[in-house]
Amino acid sequence: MKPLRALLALSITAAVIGVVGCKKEPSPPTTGTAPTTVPQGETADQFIARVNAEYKAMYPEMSSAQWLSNTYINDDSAMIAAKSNERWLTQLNSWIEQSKRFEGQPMSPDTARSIQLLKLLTAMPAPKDPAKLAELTRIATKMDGMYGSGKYCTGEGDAKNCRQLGDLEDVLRSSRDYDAQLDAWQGWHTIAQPMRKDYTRFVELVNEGARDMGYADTGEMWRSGYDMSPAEIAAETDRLWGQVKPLYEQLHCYTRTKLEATYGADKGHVAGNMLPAHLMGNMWQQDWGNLWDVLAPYKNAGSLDVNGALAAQYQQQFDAQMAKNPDSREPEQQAQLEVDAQLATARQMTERAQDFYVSLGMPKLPETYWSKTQFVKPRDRDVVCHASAWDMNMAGDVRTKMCIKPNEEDFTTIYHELGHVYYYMAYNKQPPLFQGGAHDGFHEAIGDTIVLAMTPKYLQSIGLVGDQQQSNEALINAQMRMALAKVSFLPFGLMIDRWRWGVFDGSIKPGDYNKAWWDLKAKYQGVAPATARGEEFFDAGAKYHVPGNTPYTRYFLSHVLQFQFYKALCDASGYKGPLYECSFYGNKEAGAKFQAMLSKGQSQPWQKTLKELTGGEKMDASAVLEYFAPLQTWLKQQNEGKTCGWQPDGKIAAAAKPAAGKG
Ligand code: X8Z
Ligand code: ZN
Repeated sequence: MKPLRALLALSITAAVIGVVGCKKEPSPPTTGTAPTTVPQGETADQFIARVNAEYKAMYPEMSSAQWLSNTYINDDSAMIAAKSNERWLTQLNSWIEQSKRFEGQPMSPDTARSIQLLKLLTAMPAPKDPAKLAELTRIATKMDGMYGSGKYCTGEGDAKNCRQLGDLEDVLRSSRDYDAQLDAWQGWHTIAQPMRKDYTRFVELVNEGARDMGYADTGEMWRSGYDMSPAEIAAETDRLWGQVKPLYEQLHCYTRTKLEATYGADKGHVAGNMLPAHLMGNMWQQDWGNLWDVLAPYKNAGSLDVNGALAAQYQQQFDAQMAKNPDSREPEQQAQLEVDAQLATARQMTERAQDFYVSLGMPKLPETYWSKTQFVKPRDRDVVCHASAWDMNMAGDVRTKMCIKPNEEDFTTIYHELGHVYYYMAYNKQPPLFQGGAHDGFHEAIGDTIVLAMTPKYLQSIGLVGDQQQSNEALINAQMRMALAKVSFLPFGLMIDRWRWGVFDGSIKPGDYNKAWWDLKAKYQGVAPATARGEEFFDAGAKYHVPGNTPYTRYFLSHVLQFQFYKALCDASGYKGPLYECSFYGNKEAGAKFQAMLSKGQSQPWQKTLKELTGGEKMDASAVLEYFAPLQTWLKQQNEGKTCGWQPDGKIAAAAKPAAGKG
């Protein structure tokens, strides 16, 4: 499973190996030994040229196996995916071993960088021992499948009702019934309970792989992909969090007040003034945008109800399907018409997203994108619905895989995924080992930079919202809409890998997995479960990236970087007004600057790439604060006199402090 270039590059599960186009390469063996014949007297530069060629040659078969196991979950596709991943990781270990010959030898700077990158090509470092390597790929594929096919079933016999993640997310998105939300939230978390044993073993195996490569543990390896030391990037994340934390605390305080008004003082928070996990409109409390009905600052200051507009578009499609098939009244036929309407709407939404990129001067997506992409959840089988973007062959076969529903969250996720796709297409001309994000946070930030440019004006221009007022109230509404997606995410973006770093370095023991998870949720997010979550649960496993083994710090970094990119592109477009009103839609200068960055891939240290775009070479959250300045002022006023903050140990009285005047 797992993305080939998972660690430094993408988002996905696309891996590789298998076909070996290059002549001297025999077919890779199915297990164990290193497949490559090493040419005598090869220089370091020749070695990297060979690895690049072999990598590119084996990539498509591996991607196909991964694509298949993600879009047709069954035992057969799982076996094929595990086997092909086994061959890939064996090959990768062999290259890494071979590269050791060149330590201390003369080589070009590009070769030196490529050898560094080689060690970071997977997020799943595999032990050298072939039996353990095979065990690792089996566990990884199994956990991916458990997540993708996870179901929460209630009732018996004819009354049996099974719901998957999408159904349970619908409840959190739309229901405001306390118990229904609690049931949906708890129900989804049951799917992760059986993963705990597998995950524990997974950790042992990847740590052995990381140590085989010379890292202390897998977390240290993950932190080695940032053109700075592992300790330095960890410190950078602390620094950036320190910049934005006061803003998050204000949003938290306002949100708690509103939840208390909605659900009552006793149910609107949990002990310690923390937000109840099941009431945040999102399974992981990482994006509070679905709470718009509860949190909208001004009800009558111009509607930003994108959900309503997309639902109406879907309804139109459905009515059109019904008109074409007036006799389709059976439940089976109705269900098919629903999927057809979903698909038509999903394609329209994707065309919209493509249009933004094209307006910047970027190319249209290739025809194969449209024919091979998975847009909606198929009716006949389990698939991994978690959105991802795929580069199948480093040569233009790009796809996305989503289960698109007509709502705002999925609409912006399409823009996000196309960011990955446009990055792939732009750096496909680079040697394979340089095909990746400048760092992985860059990869995650491309599409989100476009999302920041989806201002109310832009939404109006594409018919998703009505006429927009020019007023302070409308501005605060627009800022709140963005903050619920972006600011609420920040501590979540940090805590996931704080947990995994601890799991990998052994400071969090298997017997404390769940306690540590909730301690970190409390510390960073100020979120807590409404009912006890003991060690019989494995709540981390209910978040895709944990069983899917996708590093998560990338998203935290992205949520800072995207504001820096946005500001730089606004500047490039010649825009002069306040940052939050800028949209560079249609601006070719901004587009050219963006494209220049994308086409560099990871061929140079990210600091240089950042400097070329923004003029600075440090990640910095001041653009986040500049963007949200009006909202922060407004929130402080709203929170005045309130007791803000929370107590991670659950004692309400302990650290209460008034909000007024706080940073
Ligand atoms: O996983 C994703 C993308 C694919 S790279 C849909 N995201 C994170 C998540 O959903 O947890 C985007 C934002 C954070
Ligand atoms: Zn992504």
